[in-house]
Amino acid sequence: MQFETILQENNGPIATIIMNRPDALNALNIQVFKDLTACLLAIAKNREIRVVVIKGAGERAFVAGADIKEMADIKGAMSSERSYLGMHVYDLLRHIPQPVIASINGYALGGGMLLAMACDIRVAAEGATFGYPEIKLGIFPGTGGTILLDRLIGSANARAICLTGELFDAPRAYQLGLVTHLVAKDALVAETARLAELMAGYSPVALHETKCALNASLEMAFEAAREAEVAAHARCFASNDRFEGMNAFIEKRSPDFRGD
Ligand code: CO8
Repeated sequence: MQFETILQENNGPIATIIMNRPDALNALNIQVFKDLTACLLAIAKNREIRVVVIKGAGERAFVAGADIKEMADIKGAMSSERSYLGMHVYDLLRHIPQPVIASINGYALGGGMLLAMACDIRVAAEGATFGYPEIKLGIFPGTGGTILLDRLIGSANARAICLTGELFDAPRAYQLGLVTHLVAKDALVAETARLAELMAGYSPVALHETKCALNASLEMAFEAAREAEVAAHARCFASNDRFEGMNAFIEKRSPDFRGD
């Protein structure tokens, strides 16, 4: 599939989505959200793809936020329409069956930090820069941005990040638990590939159901989330892959997971 604002490269079971507006530091405009929606919906249905990576084109940015030049002209109900478009993308990232890795180099700001947070795993290069600078523009990180940050790193630091708009570096993001892996700049590609290949070898059913359980925890109250987790676990147990995984252990061989 061809897109206007993003590129998709498939390498065996790993699909890499490249945010491709380097002249605007890969800022998110409406077309980007439309392209990401189409791309993620297609990936969700493609059983050949087992892991997704998202990264920014160029050396300077993952994504420097929503496109401020486009936003400047947005009025009235259009702002909510745009919010729903963005939220749909963030929801898709969490809910597609495949694990998604954000591979972060340079700026991950505003809606770009949120894009990374909607991914399952965040690998950052030292030198990456994070933050929610929206407050300086007279807005705040809508589209779930306050909520997700609050739930991922806790209320105290989320409030400081949203209300001060101050940017912070990758080691601080790692310390906050916002990024899960921190590597030297020249190790980002290799570490991203290592994690992608590792998960591409696991059962797609188990990966999907693990995401379902974690999503339930994020989105539901305790009792309901636990019920959702029991159901997800039962679906794993009903898969051929779990027989394969357990038999492979007993037979001292590598499992061959088929995704059914
Ligand atoms: N939108 C549009 N263009 C941008 C953006 C952006 N967010 N960021 C950078 N650019 C453009 C610049 O305008 C510039 O273009 P040009 O050469 O045509 O003037 C080019 O990218 C390079 O940027 P700079 O010259 O500014 O580079 P610097 O190294 O001087 O500065 C910074 C880099 C610090 C990243 C700076 O560009 C900056 O502050 N950018 C804006 C960051 C920001 O405020 N992000 C938050 C935006 S609001 C948001 O994300 C709301 C999210 C809500 C969810 C959206 C869902 C619908």
